[in-house]
This record gives sequence, C-alpha cells and structure tokens, in this order.
Amino acid sequence: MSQLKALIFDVDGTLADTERDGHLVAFNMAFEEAGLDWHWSVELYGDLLAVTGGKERIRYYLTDFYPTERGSEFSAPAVTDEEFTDFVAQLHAAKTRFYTQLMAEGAVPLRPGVTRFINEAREAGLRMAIATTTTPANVTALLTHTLGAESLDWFEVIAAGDIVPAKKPAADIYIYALDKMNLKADECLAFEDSYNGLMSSHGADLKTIVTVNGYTNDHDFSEATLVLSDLGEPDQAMKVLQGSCDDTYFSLASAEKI
Ligand code: XBP
Ligand code: MG
Repeated sequence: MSQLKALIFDVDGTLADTERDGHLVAFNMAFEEAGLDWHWSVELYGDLLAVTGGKERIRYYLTDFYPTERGSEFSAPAVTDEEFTDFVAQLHAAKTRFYTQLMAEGAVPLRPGVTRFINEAREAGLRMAIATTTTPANVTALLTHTLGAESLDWFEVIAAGDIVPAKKPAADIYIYALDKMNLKADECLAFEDSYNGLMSSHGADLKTIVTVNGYTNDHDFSEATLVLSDLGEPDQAMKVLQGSCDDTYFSLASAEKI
C-alpha cells in the first residue's frame, strides 16, 4: 500500500449498529403512520437487507415478500409507475423523518472503537470520508447526535444515498468519494460491515477492514483485508475473525501494518 492518506467509512453497521434499532424501527413507524398493515420483523428485515437503499428495499418487499404474505387472494393494486414511485418516495421520506428523530433521542450509539479511532485519525491529520447508501439526512443525524455537529466537518466528503446512480454493491459510491478527494485507492483504507459494502469497496480497489454485526457475521468476506468483531478499545479487545492482526484494538499503527 502507498502511504495511507485517508480513511473511508461506511455508516450503517460500521460506525453504528443502526439497522435493527434504527432503520427497522423507523420503517415500521412509517408503515403505521401511513395506515399500512405492514410490519417488518427483525428476521424479515435481515432478508430485506440483501437490497441496499430504503426505497429499493420497500420495492423489494412489495415484489418479493408481500404477495406471499397475502396468499392467493392478493392482487396488486392498479397504479401507474409514477404513482408507485411517488408512494414509495413519500413512505421513505416519513421513514427518514422517524429515523432522524430516533437518532436525536440517542437510539443507537457508535460502535466500540469508532470514536477513539476517528479522533486518532484527526490528531494524525489523516483525511476522512463517508461512503454510504443511506440518506444524507441520516448521516447528519447520526454524526450530530453522537460526535457533535462539528463532526460533519471532519469528513471532507460525505458520499451518501442517491448521489450516485447505482447503490452498493456497485462501486459507484466509493469511486465517487475517491474522485472527490482526488486520491488513489491504494492511498486509502475502507471500513465496512456487510457483503454488499465489501463488494462496493473492493470494486473500487480499496483494501477493506470489516467489522461484523448481528446481521452480517455470516456473510462472505473473502475479499476483506481483515475481519474483526469491532475496532476494539484498550480495555475491550477486538476479536480477529479473518486475516492477521495481533493488536488489542485497531489503530493507525494497525492500519500501517496492512
Ligand atoms: C445501509 C443501507 C441503507 C440503510 C437504510 O447503508 O443499505 O439503505 O439500510 O437507509 P450503508 P435509507 O451500510 O451503506 O451505510 O433508508 O436511508 O436508505
Ligand atoms: Mg453498512
């Protein structure tokens, strides 16, 4: 690897374990507010996470799961593509409103080692960026209510959501972040939590550190440089699940050895 110049972080599942206690709760709150009898269980949501992007996930549910749930009497309502697109967009906007409220209430803390590592990178003058599928408002809410509003300036690029034509596992979002930072992939290190995320960062030729979570610990991380339980803390050792690192916690010294 060339000299490490920048760290690029995924958000959901990596900076914070936001899916089960954040996004899933917000989706169900939006369905209830809209008077829909949909309720996504923790287990069903795990299946739905195969598709990134909340709007895309709602469509995936409606095409691949809803008809089976409703049985033989189900017949899709006759709506135009534009009406369907508007319906999904409005439902997703409500979900985002609920999600940002949950972040403001402190529903989801940052994962172990994230604050420590980000502060270490800042003190070392390392550049940082975000590359996420989630909506920009959600990134703002999470960072503001965990690291403080000033933290938004610590990331010179916040590449999020619909800013690129193809979401993860496509490499678009990481290529966009590298382009905006005018950096080459071998000058950076990516941090991810899922197969889709790793396919995206790997597709942009980025070495990637994966920290698993409840929804992703059985994913295929063959292309990862390291797979960890989390980034660890001095008093809370990380577990190395794939690759080699004999440090108690992941630090810039760990990154330099890669
Ligand atoms: C995870 C996603 C997002 C969230 C939901 O993003 O796939 O779609 O699940 O957020 P990442 P939205 O791991 O890349 O951070 O509803 O705003 O899409
Ligand atoms: Mg993720």
